[in-house]
Order: sequence, then structure tokens, then C-alpha cells
Amino acid sequence: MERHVTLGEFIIENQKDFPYAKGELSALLSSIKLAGKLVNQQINKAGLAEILGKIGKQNIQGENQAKLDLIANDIFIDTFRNRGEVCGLGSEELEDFIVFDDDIHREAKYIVLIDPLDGSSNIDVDITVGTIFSIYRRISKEGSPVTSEDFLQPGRNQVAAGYIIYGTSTILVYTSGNGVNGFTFDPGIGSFFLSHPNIKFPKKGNTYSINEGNYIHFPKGIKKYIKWVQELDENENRPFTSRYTGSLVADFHRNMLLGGIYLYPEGTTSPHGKLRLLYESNPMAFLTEQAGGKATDGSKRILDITPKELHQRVPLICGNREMVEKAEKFLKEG
Ligand code: P6P
Repeated sequence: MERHVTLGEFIIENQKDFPYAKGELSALLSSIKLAGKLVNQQINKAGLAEILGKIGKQNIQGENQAKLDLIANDIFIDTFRNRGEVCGLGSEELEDFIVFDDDIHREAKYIVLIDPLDGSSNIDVDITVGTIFSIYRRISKEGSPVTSEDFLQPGRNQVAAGYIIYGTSTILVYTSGNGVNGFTFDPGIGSFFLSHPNIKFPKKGNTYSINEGNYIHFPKGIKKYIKWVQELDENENRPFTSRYTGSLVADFHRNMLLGGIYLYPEGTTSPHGKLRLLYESNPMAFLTEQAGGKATDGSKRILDITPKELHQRVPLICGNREMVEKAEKFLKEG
């Protein structure tokens, strides 16, 4: 019987791709693996453990915080604090970044940006949610506390990025610049096993993911694109179909495996789009490009945008290169 490689074995085997890393990035990826297992455990018992629902507070985004949002946030913070590879953390749930300011963490090489539980409005109705993470080497001097410049790096500087999708199964998908690989969690053994090696977008995609409820607010080019994907082809068949779950991680994962495009454009109600550059669009853009797709804000490559602030929003169009370029063409023509 073929034995699947565990995530831990895969990380170690691929450590040789980082000549300068003395195992810290591997240890950091392993701490994300551990935190993912702990969040997965909380999500799976949510219905029984009275941790569903909102807490009656809003986060920096003005979004109602769900209990599980904060539980997931705390799990990742505690995991990084208990290990020694991270010197600072930025999170969707926290107004400012956290500085791990003690002798051990001040020497750490990496900073992490995280959306601890993306799509959390779906939690109470048992729809797939996910954790999104983005890892950079610090640029400030090791031995000193991290500064905002460590967090405001362009996405092309990411050393690793990925997500954990808590769906019908729990899968950790990540890239460290050498392709995209997915690992499925086996709760019976408590390990993630390589299940989706070297993921690439299929050559053609036929799924578009966009919240058409915002149609009236979309730029003209996006409206034209939506009408174009809804037209029948020369054989009177529908070449495209729509899938939108309200969870970026779920829509992205499906589109990357089966082919498709995810769009969250700007609109009058959200002039810069809704998604946050640092811990949603950048990690998804890194994965997209590593899987052979394209990720832009409608004209500019996401990974080339230099952030100005921690919770900066950008429009995001990502997926099959051919589909993204078609949407960009409609946007350009206006
Ligand atoms: P809307 C979840 O809040 C999220 O950030 C993404 O996961 C998701 O794709 C999007 O927002 C949903 O936003 O405005 O369509 O409900």
C-alpha cells in the first residue's frame, strides 16, 4: 500500500530549497500546521461547545466578530508566541500588529500576516471557512523589535503563503516558491498527508465566482464581463457556470483545482474592493502565480503593489490566466 508523505516530512525534504534557512522556516510552517489542527478541532465541535455566534463586538474592519474568529486568532498568536520563529504578527482581527518583544523573538527572522478565520459569516451555517497565512523575512535588524516596514512589503517578497480549508475535509495548501502542494488532515492519525502534489490551474476554466448582488455597483467593464460569461456559445450551450460561497478560501480552492476565476472588484460601496491586500490578496496571488494563474487588481499585478497600511483593501481578480486576462480586457475597454 502506497504511504503518503506527511506534511512534516515534506517540509523537511524541501528545506534544502532554502540554503540560508537553518530550519526556522520549516519550524514556522510546522507551527502553522499545529495551530491549524487546533482550530480544526474547535470548528468541528463548534455546534456543541457554544462557541458559535457573534460576540457583539466589531473588528478593525467594522465586521461583527464571531467567537470562532477570536478563538482562531488566539490559537495562532499563542502558537507563534510559544515557538521562536516569528518576531511579529499582523491579523485581520487586530487593529495593529503584535510585536513579540522578548530576547528569543527579537532574534527571529520571520513575520506572519494572517486572516485567522476567513469567511466566518458562514460558520453558523456550517459552510466551509479557512485560515489564510502569509510569511515574510523581516527587513528590520534582527535583535530589534519589528517595525511597520516589516509588514508593508510588496507581496513578491513573500517566502511562503497558504491556507487551511476547513471543509468536508481539512486541507493545508501552501507554497514556498516551488509550486503549490495540498495536504489532507487525517483526524484518526492527527497528521496531514500529501494529497494534492504540484497543484496547477487546469488549462481552461469555466467557473466564475463573484457576488452578483453587487452588480449595480460594479465598474462598467465588470458588468460587461458578467454579461459575456452568461452568453450562450455558438451551440447554444452555457460555456460558464457561477459558484460563490462567500468564503474566498473555498471559492479559490475549487477554482484552482477545477479551473475558474474569483473576482472582488471595486464598487461604490467599497471603492477599493473588500479584500485586504496583506493577508488575503497577497497570499492568494502568490499561490495563484505558483499554480500557473494570474492575480491582479484589474490592471496591476497584486504582488507588485507596495502596501501603505496594514488593513489596506484592493480589488482582486485571480484564477486561470486566460479568464483573468479576458476580465482585464473588458475593464480596460470600459
Ligand atoms: P461578500 C469573507 O468576509 C470575505 O473576506 C471572503 O472570504 C469572501 O469571498 C468575501 O469576503 C465575501 O464578501 O461581500 O460577497 O459577502
